[in-house]
Amino acid sequence: MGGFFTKLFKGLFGDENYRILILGLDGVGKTTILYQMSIGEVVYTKPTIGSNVEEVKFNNLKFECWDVGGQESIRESWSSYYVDTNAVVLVVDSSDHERIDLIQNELFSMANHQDLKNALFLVFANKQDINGAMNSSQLSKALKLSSIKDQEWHIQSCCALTGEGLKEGWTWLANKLKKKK
Ligand code: G3D
Repeated sequence: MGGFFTKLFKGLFGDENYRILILGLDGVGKTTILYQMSIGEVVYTKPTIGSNVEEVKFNNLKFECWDVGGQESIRESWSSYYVDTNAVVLVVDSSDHERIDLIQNELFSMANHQDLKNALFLVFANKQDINGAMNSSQLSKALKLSSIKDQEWHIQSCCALTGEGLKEGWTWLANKLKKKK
């Protein structure tokens, strides 16, 4: 799978420099998605932010990954990461009905942030293999995605454990990023 994504990413993203944030509540599958891609080494963490930020570089791509939710006190330090961000990849555990409002609030505070007005938003509706998981249209409704008017967004159902759906999501993102450059 690693080799597959390496080739895919080279083909999709070309030589442009992009900065992509991978965000979501804890335990939703962010790390699994990063490792599933096997696109590079996790080079360092920045404990100053309060929660760990994993940074992964792959050629021209820079991914930063951290947990959001429930930590009001460190929200301000996240926003320093928003500047020059091309895309936000929000990972959601589609089987977690209880925390959907929490992530919906996080999503809207990001979408309303001035520094993310030009960013693309990709939502991975992860853990589709779990019984009772919301499908992408149910999740889209729960997250009120259609209220996001300033940015382009896309929701992709996936299972990070098997990799199913990841290629489709990344392909959407790469194509949109190329058009914006
Ligand atoms: P995080 O980085 O967002 O905190 P992780 O989340 O990537 O560490 O994943 C948290 C747990 O969810 C892991 O299980 C991981 O294997 C599991 N997981 C990730 N994606 C999927 C998925 O698509 N389906 C299912 N069923 N599980 C998934 P453990 O047991 O290691 O805590």
